[in-house]
Amino acid sequence: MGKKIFSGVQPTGNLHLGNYLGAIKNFVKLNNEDQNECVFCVVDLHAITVAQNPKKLKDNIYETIATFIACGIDPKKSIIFNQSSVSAHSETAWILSCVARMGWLNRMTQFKEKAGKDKEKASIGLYSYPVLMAADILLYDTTHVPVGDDQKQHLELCRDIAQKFNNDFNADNFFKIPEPLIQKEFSRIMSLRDGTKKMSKSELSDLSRINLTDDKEQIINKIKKAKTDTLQLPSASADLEKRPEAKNLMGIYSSLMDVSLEDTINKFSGKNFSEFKENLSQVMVDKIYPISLEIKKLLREKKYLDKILLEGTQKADKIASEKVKKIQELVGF
Ligand code: AQP
Repeated sequence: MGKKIFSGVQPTGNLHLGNYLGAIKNFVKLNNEDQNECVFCVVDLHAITVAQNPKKLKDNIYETIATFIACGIDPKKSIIFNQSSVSAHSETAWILSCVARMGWLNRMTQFKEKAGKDKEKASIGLYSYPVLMAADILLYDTTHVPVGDDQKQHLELCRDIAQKFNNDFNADNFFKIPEPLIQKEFSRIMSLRDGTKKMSKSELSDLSRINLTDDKEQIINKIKKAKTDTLQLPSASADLEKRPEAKNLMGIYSSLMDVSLEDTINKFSGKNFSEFKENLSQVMVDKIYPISLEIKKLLREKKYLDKILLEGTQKADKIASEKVKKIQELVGF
């Protein structure tokens, strides 16, 4: 039986290699399996949990859709839309925020990381965003959610919320309990400047990430400048445990080449970083640069992107508005 897939990406600019290898590459694979029904959402409501420039946000929505398509998602085989254009997401999020418990949200580590020391100044949206994420997923009777490793905890919360709603309203099986689809290997790509921090859009240093819009020279330069250590490349994966930068770069290479970490270790064992980096740059240029070119081409075709958005929105709205009606009935509205 086919899977019902839902996942989202925030239109916050600088979509990077981590978003690609951790999430979007998997979206493409699932989209190519004929029996699956896929919904891919540009989660603009999530984006405004931290301040956004309104003009830039609009551009970033286009860029995210262009990225989906440039990476290989077929808009004919999946629903692509932006979250704010389907009002059921916000309506459901409110109802679910009355089901979710403060204690559950207080445990979310991403809020703690993103709010930092000054929690008092973080938006309420940043705190409650996992509830909106639960609404996104549950509205489509999703069975599987492909995400990077950093979203695992939010998915567990989504499952708790679904189960509590079903119990509270005596509605067995009303919300399907979704499974996370997190890749076993390379599910968290780290910064090129610090192998202990995840590669991230909001990191100030552009050298910390490969953007999916980078050109050849930028890719080569960033790999050249990527932090390493002074040792040679190891002969066993256990030797990578205390070498976060080496582990990350070898993981990136493996993921781009679709081979295991063991294979990469065998290939480069005893070699120095300069030789490895040359190989890594080459494979990165081969795999990422065509995506970058395609994104730029699609961004010149706004009418085409608008058409995809409009069609996707209509399909998503049909599914979500039927589900929200049933939710409201169960609640007693
Ligand atoms: N470094 C990463 N490694 C693997 N997967 C990642 N994802 C993000 N970063 C990595 C996955 O990409 C999908 C979309 O992420 P998002 O756009 O919703 O936002 P995010 O995870 O908050 O991205 P950033 O780059 O980390 O943004 P900032 O800088 O704002 O914190 C998700 O499936 C995510 O797991």
